[in-house]
Amino acid sequence: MKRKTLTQYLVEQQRAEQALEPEVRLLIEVVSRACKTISHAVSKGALGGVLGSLESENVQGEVQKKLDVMSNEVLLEANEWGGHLAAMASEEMETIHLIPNRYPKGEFLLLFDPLDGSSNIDVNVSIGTIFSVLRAPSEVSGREVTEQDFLQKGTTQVCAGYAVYGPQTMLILTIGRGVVGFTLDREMGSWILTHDNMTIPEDTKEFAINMSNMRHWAPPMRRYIDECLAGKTGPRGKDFNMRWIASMVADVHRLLVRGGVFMYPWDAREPGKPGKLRLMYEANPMSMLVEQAGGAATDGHQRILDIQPTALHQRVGVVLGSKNEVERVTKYHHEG
Ligand code: P6P
Repeated sequence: MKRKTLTQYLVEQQRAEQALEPEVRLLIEVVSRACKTISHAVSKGALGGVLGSLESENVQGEVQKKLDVMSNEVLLEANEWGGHLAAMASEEMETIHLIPNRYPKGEFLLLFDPLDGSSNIDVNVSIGTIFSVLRAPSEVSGREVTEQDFLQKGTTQVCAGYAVYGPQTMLILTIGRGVVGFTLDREMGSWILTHDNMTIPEDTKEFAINMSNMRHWAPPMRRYIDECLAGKTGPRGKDFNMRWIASMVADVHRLLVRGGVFMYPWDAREPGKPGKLRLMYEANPMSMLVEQAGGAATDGHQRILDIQPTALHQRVGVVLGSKNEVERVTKYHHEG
């Protein structure tokens, strides 16, 4: 049977009982096209003159890779003319990006990490683009959008997804009706539906964490990992495997495909910060995907999607994936 394309999937969702709004469909199609452009540039690598770093730093104080800046530009240019957005926000930009006056303004807000895991670019390891869509407050039609308009809980996301640039380029998407995955057919330039119902097993034997930070973790995280490392003869009664790609998109994709638990917890290296990852355009979209796939996502203490944001680039601890493991880690944190 002929496989569905992204367009066919979106048209069918528009016809469904809870019709997908046309502007959201347009938004997803525009973002997916931008991700194709980014995938093409990433795949060229050294041949495209896009490897290496720039002299600049982003708002996070991280050295920017050429592809970070290029990906950011691609997403801005692709989305600003369509009339579906009121504004955009990016990991690579300190302030929000307003829609130029020459274009119509829409009712949605797009947030993205244009190229997550960019430390892996020069060593040819999978990286990705993460995006989150919010509805702008209705009054923005009569005033300029502000950063405050973006500060909405993750539960208000209209849709979320990521593109992973790996051996295959894939687009993983949720519009609140489960999680679907599309594989890029490079010859046709089409996103083909290859994973029509991605679900995360409630149990797993695989955890993902940067073990080099172990001495800096809070005791509950240390307790959880020590128990995993104790294996079959320990309190968990089973052996665990470990993976760490240092590319959130790739690590989350693995657990969406075969289960697992991903953790980037608070650690004592920067005690004033709750974690390394960003709430608005990393943790929230990934948490929506994980919950829609039957998993769970907390900051170690509370559901990530329930966190009321206070700043656009705020960071958060992240524990997400197989439900029973996330609940165990969170339970240990509550026990202190
Ligand atoms: P570390 C990439 O820079 C990133 O933001 C996530 O994609 C990834 O999970 C994490 O940081 C890796 O951090 O400290 O292991 O390099």
